[in-house]
Amino acid sequence: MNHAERVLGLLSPTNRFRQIRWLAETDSTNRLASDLTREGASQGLVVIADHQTAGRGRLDRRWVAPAGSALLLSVVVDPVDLPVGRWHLLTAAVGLAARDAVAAVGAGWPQLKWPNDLLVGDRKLAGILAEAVGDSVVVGVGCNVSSAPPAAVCLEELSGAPVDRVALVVALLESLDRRVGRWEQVAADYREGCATVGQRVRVETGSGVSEGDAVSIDDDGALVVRFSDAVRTVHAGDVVHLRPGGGATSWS
Ligand code: BT5
Repeated sequence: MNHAERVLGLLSPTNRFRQIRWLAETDSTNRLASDLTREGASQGLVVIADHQTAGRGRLDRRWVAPAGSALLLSVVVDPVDLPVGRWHLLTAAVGLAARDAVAAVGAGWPQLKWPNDLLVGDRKLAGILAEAVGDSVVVGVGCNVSSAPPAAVCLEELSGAPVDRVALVVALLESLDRRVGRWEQVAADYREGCATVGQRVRVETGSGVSEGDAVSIDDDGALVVRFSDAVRTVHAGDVVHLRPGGGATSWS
């Protein structure tokens, strides 16, 4: 039985994410899922690869993982009931689902860092990339399973045992299926679980860099920050958690 057949055998029959395409190699699962969406695929498609030759991060950054060492997955979601201004909740839902999956394979509970990271301490375990394709959104997640770059972390280091990527995929898709459409709950769960809330942060957006105190996540999944002059809502950007002494505690 191949990986895709194993996933389908374990996944609930009513799960909406059952079109599993598990490839040995592609350039980027987000790129492939986006192209398939443009050609007519819709919610339910899941593209997984053992290896990516041009994995994407945000803002032209790269996601790098040796072949077979990571979960590299993209899922197509149709946020029919969600206005564009709230699409960050898709990243939040996949982050929560990835965190559930990490716990399900015995690697504990990583922290969610706004907007798109799973961290353990200050080490990055996983990153999420959401890209709009017409009325659909392709949400990709890369999670280190058996190796990680320097300063990052992988599941097998956390669990102390081999991790089955099929089990990880099944747990992620089951959790995501329960969360899609329950957007108020996604916002509440993300607000509660997000380690950025309560932190002194440096925020880098298209309009500049400033420091403030992250006070909450709003109902759209945006970060609410108290800066010296005003409380503002940050919809997109990079965030660094700062220690009182000024040392950065995370990276992206
Ligand atoms: C992200 O971007 O963290 C989103 C990563 C999404 C990757 C998945 S894999 C499946 C799907 N298909 C794709 O092509 N992409 C998605 P960002 O916040 O911009 O962080 C990127 C930064 O993370 C890089 O600049 C590196 O510093 C770091 N990085 C790269 N590879 C890493 C790894 N394996 N583990 C930890 N950090 C990594």
